[in-house]
Order: sequence, then C-alpha cells, then structure tokens
Amino acid sequence: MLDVDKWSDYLLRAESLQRPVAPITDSARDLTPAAAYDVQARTIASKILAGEYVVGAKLGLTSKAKRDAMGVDEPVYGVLTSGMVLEPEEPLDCGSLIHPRVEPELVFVLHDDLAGPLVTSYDVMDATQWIIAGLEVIDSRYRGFHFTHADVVADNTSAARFVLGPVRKAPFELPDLNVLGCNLYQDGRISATAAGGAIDGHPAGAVARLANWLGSRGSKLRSGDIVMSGGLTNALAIQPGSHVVASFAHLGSVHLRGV
Ligand code: OOG
Ligand code: MG
Repeated sequence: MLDVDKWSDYLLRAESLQRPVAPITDSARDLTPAAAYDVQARTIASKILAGEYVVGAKLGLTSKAKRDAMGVDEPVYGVLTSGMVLEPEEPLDCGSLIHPRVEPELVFVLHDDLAGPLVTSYDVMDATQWIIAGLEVIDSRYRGFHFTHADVVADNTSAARFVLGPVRKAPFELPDLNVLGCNLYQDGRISATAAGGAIDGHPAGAVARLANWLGSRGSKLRSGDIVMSGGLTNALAIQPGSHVVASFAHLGSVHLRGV
C-alpha cells in the first residue's frame, strides 16, 4: 500500500520550501492513478486544515497542445483552493513559486450543482452562470516539470495560482465556445493563438467529463464553483519583469505581471 501521507507531505514540503523534487514514481513504482488521487485529496485536506477552502476544480491536459508539451496523454483533474486566487491586477510573486508557467483558459462559474453520471455538455451550459477568461499559473513541484500521469495527479495537477479576466458573459451571450478565439502575448509579442475547440470535445464537454468523474467518486461540482477547462495553448514561463496577456474574443483581456 502506498504511504499517502508521506507522499503528500513530500509535495507540500517542496511547495513550501520552493524546492522541486523527483517524481514520486522514481521511488514508488506502484503509484496507481487511484492512489495518486488519494495523495492529491490528502494535500487538499492539509490545505483546508491550514485555513484554505475549496473554490472550484480544474481540468488539465485537455488540449493536444498541452498533452504534447508535457508528454502525458490523458486528462487530469485537480482542486482549486482559496490560496490560489490572484486578484485582478495583482502581480505574480515569482519568488513564492518554483518555476511558474502561465496558460490561457476558459473558466466556467456554476450556478447549479452538476453531479454525474450522464452529465452532458448541454447540462454544463445550463448550469453555467458565467464564462470568464482566465490565466492559470502552474508550478509543478517536480524538477523540470518532468512527471508521469500519476505524478501530476498526485501533485494536484501543478495547480498554483489563477486570475480571472474582467468580463463575465452568460453562455447565451457568446458564440459557440469552440470558435471563441484567444491570442496569447508575452512581453508584447504574440506567442500562440487558439480557440475553445482546442479543448477536446468542446470546453463544456470537458467540464461534463469532470462532473461525471466526480460523480463516480461520490462527489460533484457545486453551485458557485470556479471550473478551469484546461490550457488552450502550451504554457509560458513567467519571470520577474515579464508580462503575459491573453486576449479573448468577447471576454476581454486577462493580464499577469511577474515580480
Ligand atoms: C499539468 C497541468 C496541466 C492544463 O491546463 O493543461 C493544466 C502541467 O502542465 O504541469 O493545468
Ligand atoms: Mg491549466
């Protein structure tokens, strides 16, 4: 049996000391996906004991761009907590992180619970109050962002910070999310472009898969949850002095400045 507490503490220590560690699977070859989600849950429980609270959920590796970049070919699910929230215009303190990267995401804010099984993308759109542009800051606790699927699950899918853009739109105010475009800029230069269709099977389909997966574990997405549907493009490294902007059709621009 995997020592869940030990490996969760291993990752929590890497996070608090900002010192990256070797993948768990280097030593614990028996880290199954199920055990990896147990490690993740233990890490979230520790953060809650320390005063944080859950604000939503995230999907990762839902786009081909991200899966190809990270060398992991299956989506992952993680938990968003209050300690990850950056206020608009709040700079990113790079010194509090290991090797942060930033990626543009379509974010869903729910006004109804979504409990699997059988949740469809239509159910997701019905349960969505707002769609918002977001930038997610990921910060793998593993050296060089090298990990297997199970490792990144245990590491709460590299979740570190996120910021939401200034514009909220109800789903009916937007075109099909598959054709909603995003330009990603670093220091004033275009870095990548994508549309919502970069997320496999539609961004709402990805959220539906998350709701169904949570349902299979006796859990659900809740009214008020913030749900990040996954990086549309590969992530950009951010350092003190760098400035990342994601400019979305209909949803305005979301900025992040590294300090
Ligand atoms: C894993 C997290 C992936 C996304 O949106 O694809 C993720 C990583 O790339 O470190 O958040
Ligand atoms: Mg992400």
